[in-house]
Amino acid sequence: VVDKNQSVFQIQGISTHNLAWYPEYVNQSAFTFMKKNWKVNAVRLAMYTAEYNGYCTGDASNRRKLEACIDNGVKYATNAGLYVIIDWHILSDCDPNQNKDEAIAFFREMAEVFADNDNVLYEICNEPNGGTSWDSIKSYAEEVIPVIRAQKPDAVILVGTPTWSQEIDKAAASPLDDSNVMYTLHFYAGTHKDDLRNRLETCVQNGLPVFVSEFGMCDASGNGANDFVSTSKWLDLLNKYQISFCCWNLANKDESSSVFKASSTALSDWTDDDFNESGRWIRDYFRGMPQK
Ligand code: IDC
Repeated sequence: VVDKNQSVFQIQGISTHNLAWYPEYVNQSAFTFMKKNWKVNAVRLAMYTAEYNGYCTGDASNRRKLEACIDNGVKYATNAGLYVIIDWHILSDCDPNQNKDEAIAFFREMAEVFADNDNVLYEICNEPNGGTSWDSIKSYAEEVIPVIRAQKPDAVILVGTPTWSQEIDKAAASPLDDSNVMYTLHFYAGTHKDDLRNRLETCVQNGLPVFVSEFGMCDASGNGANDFVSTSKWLDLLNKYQISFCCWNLANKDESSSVFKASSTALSDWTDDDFNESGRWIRDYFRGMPQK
């Protein structure tokens, strides 16, 4: 990522859990605290489209709640001086074309509403899976991107890749005709090791713009043991190429990828006791990152 002066800027942020499930963490004091105390510079707003009151499966009032949550989230992030990623979080709806019409309407509205916000990035499909091909993702992206570009010609747009956003090589072989898109690679350090790190390094060395919009320190289920040795190897690699990243997830769900303990009820100004193992580790990691 480069900033408005064309200087490399590494986004280092945290992703919410499903906005329909843990909306309470989207509040001004939380975002301001994360910026000042954890030293993150971005928040990703993960809006599930299918499961758990997803945007495309819940009723109209649920949809309005999600839109209000994004509206507030962007406002809080902007006030706090954070970048913010609006994430169309496909998952069990494996192919983004399943809800393409809704995605087009959603991103048209978002880009209109946030046309004056230079801190907003658009992530148009979290993790295609279930055999969804790059061609299928590419044709979806070719319909969604112009809708955003009509309002925001220079927005940074993140595009998911096949197999839960791991096959960036497929995008590299047939990139989109757009100079301001980035392709996402997601990793869970307990599951994904050298093979995926090597793929990332090869693609980046060949000039592919890559954004790690989601990663976890545990295994790909979002649970299980944390692997901090593998996490460190990953983050060293990302820093070597100044690749932007966001950690999963800002919640107190009883799973290792949530940064807070299930017993934590604080919604900002967290103390050491609120964090579980992964949360404490990544909070300390963010604090040690060179800041811009
Ligand atoms: C997981 C959540 C978990 C939830 C599950 C299904 O951590 O609480 O029950 O989704 O909704 C991803 C996805 C992300 C997953 C995460 C961990 O983008 O939504 O969150 N993961 O499984 N890709 C790889 C791992």
